[in-house]
Amino acid sequence: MEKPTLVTIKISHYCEKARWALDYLSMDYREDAHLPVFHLGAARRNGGRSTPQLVGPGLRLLDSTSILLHLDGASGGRLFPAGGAEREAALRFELLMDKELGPHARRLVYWYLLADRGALLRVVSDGSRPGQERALGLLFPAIRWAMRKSMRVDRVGAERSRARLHAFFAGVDAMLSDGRRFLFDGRFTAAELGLASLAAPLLMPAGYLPWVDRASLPPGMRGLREEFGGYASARHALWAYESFRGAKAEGLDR
Ligand SMILES: N[C@@H](CCC(=O)N[C@@H](CS)C(=O)NCC(=O)O)C(=O)O
Repeated sequence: MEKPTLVTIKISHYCEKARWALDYLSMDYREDAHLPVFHLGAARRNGGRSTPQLVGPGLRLLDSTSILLHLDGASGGRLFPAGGAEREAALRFELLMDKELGPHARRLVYWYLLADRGALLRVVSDGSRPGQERALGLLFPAIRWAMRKSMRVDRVGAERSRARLHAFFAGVDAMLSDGRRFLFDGRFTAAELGLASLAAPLLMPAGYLPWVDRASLPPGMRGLREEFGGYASARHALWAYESFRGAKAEGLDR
């Protein structure tokens, strides 16, 4: 049976969410990783534009939460609560993260990274796509223009994203304020997985983008961990990343 392919932008936090879910469930897959913008050829061939995409025989999933829902079904409910109000709340929370945390964290981080050519090239270059790395270096001004335009990365946008992120983390703090250990169902679910993945560019947990020397990041980007790290929900995200990024579902109690 042919392995499914996970098409990614290697550094994307949405792609990390899908990759982590596949790893957590010990699913067999291959990754077709790209640098930003260079993903478009592969993504369009599958009929989409953004990554992650999970494709294979009889499979064409073009969004991270669709991928998680598919994997939840395939694993007998390892990622989401089984049913009822808890499942509905967990699904709503996943969509909220996709809409708020994901895009606003990305825009704020790119605000700092796109202003520093060297730092951007170091972050996107893990050595797996030397041709794309060279091309990005050569075409940097045009690619930066396209990325700023498509994600509306400018000072006003960055400050709006910063405010939205503070509101988001404060909202999740309120959910955790009753002392619960996990967001839903008393166990690790897609909620922790999504929160920790989508917050990773802000908080930079140790295992995320391991080839990146943290000290070489732009100071503004380094400051984000401190700016958001005081939220209980940000600490929860860091804890989830550190405790569960290498975990396998079959090794855990339900
Ligand atoms: N809702 C989508 C969002 C994914 C997304 O925005 N992916 C970004 C990478 S972080 C992307 O591929 N952007 C490139 C583009 O849209 O051309 C999901 O959950 O998969």
